[in-house]
Amino acid sequence: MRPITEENLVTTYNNFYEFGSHKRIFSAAQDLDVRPWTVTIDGMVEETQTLDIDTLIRRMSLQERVYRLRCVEAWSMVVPWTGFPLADLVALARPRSSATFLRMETFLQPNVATGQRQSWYPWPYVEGITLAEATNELAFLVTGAYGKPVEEQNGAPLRLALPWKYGFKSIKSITRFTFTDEMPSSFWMDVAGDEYGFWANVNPEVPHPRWSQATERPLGQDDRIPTLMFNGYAEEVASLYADLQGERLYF
Ligand SMILES: Nc1nc2c(c(=O)[nH]1)N[C@H]1C(S)=C(S)[C@@H](COP(=O)(O)O)O[C@H]1N2
Ligand SMILES: [Mo]
Repeated sequence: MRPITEENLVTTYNNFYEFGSHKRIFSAAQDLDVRPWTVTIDGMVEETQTLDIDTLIRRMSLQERVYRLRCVEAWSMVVPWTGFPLADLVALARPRSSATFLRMETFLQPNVATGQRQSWYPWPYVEGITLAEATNELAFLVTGAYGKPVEEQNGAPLRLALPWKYGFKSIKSITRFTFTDEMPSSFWMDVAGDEYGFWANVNPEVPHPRWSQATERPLGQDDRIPTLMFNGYAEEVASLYADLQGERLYF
């Protein structure tokens, strides 16, 4: 429904606090070595696995998906990602039937990522979702963008894309997937739990405590446009939340 964002905007306007708490981190992020890279799958699984990133990618069948991303700061973009469904990684992991949540973790390398020397932040960056969300067909693991390997600043070599949730849920440069039966806390819940919660589904009618979420500014455009319920993906995901009405689903 919306035009694809210009590639050079997507690769030069970023949130990646490991490299600084501002938008121009793209050159600093080039220092991240994305090969060799290993991904660990552990917790409530049949067997703990540590996989080389290229071995993992070769086992998956890659596809391209054009997704919207809506940052909680009220800017947005449309990106052609390459990758594979998160459900395929869950299948590879063989979680035990008792596992109900998936916790994901980013690298910890304060020698390279100078933002990680800011000791008031709870490094490493962590995010979590339910297994029902992780196996929804929209949940996607990104290895590429614009037909090329994804750039460091966008979360190389492996980042999540959850298009119906605020952008901070789409964790970058993942090193660990842990299956658990406890709702994980997250980086932003630990920094400011009154402003950022576990669910963080996009809802234009529920304002952030400090600003409205009704509209957004697409990167490269001056005019604001309306924000859509579940960022426009209600048909695919609303059923996940039908029985959870008591929860703070929208921040
Ligand atoms: N590890 C990590 N992942 C992260 C972040 C971060 O600071 N560190 N920022 C999040 C936020 S707030 C947004 S909006 C998106 C931005 O993705 P982009 O820079 O590719 O646009 O990444 C998310 N993933
Ligand atoms: Mo964000």
